Amino acid sequence: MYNQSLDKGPLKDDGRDQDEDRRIEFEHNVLAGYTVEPKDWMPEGYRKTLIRQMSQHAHSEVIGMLPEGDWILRAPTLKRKAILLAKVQDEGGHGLYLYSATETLGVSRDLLYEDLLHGRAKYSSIFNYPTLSWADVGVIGWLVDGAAIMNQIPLTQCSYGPYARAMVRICKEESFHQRQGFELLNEMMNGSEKQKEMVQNSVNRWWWPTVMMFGPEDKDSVHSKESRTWGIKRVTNDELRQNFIDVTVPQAEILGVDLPDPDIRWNEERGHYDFGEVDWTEFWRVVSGHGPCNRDRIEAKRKAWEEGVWVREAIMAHALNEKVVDRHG
Ligand code: BYC
Repeated sequence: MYNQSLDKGPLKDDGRDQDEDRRIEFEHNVLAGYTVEPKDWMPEGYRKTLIRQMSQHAHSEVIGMLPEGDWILRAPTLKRKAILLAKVQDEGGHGLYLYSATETLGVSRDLLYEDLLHGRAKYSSIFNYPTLSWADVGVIGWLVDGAAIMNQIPLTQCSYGPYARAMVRICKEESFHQRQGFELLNEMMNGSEKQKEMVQNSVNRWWWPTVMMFGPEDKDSVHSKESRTWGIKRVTNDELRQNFIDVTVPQAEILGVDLPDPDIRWNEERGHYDFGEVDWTEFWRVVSGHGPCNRDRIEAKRKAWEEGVWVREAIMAHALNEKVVDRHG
């Protein structure tokens, strides 16, 4: 919904506390469920938080193409290759929606990309782990896309319109990705002993990094409080993590795989599954650039950026030419 009151001019003639009054009105409106659009007034902190989170999200989508992309040439059948190609292409598309949505906040995509290539912007920790077997492709679909959906569904209710709308479309595609991952693993779990072992080994490696995807515990989350006041985050990191574990444990039982956490058990009183301690030291090590693949991921993107110069130049030249033809008939 377009909220006109967010778009109006200074609130006071004498110029006193204009921004403070606007901020209070802004927060009140956001709390009441109004959607903020690009031309509306917004506090500078809101704009910065959105640029940070949305660009990190976009970077995660395009860096996330790499681990699965490694298996396109090695997919076991033509059908699996076609599915994987389409999935990786979808992730690239998600990156494009999100870069475009971020640009509505007055920042250029080139600048955002430079921040990524120079280590000034983060992307999801999960994509710094290697894909060592074909089962990893299924586990990424099942667990990683599953975690992404859990996080992204509340973002469809985010107060910023362009981000919320991008999320609606992305969630539909992610939900298909999650199902194809589950289906791939289900087929392997009904296959040979070697295939079952491959799946279990993959689940053992990806489980904890997936649990970490939701970010630090609420007590250590620096942005949650403001993001919730501004209606960017609707659900906390810990709540999302718990919801993910609650829906995933029964799925693991159906597949017949063990989750590598001996502390997982149903807690009747809480109505949730209990689970073990997350290794936060590992999480921060990976987030700070020292995971198994951080260097390779950025290197691959830098190479693609440099080798793509001619494509970007050709597109610009073509676009300019079209404009000249348009103007002169
Ligand atoms: N990895 O205050 P907090 C996909 C950082 S891709 C790295 O709780 P916030 C897919 C955080 O940025 C979809 N860094 O932060 C693609 C902050 O550092 P800065 C990926 C993390 O923002 C291909 C600091 O820790 N999804 O689906 O309130 C194939 C403190 O955290 C991580 C998204 O990007 C992490 N995991 O909450 C398959 C979702 N967690 O910025 C699938 C969008 C935290 O101050 N993002 N940090 O330097 C979000 O929802 C939120 O940003 C988070 C973190 C829940 C992740």
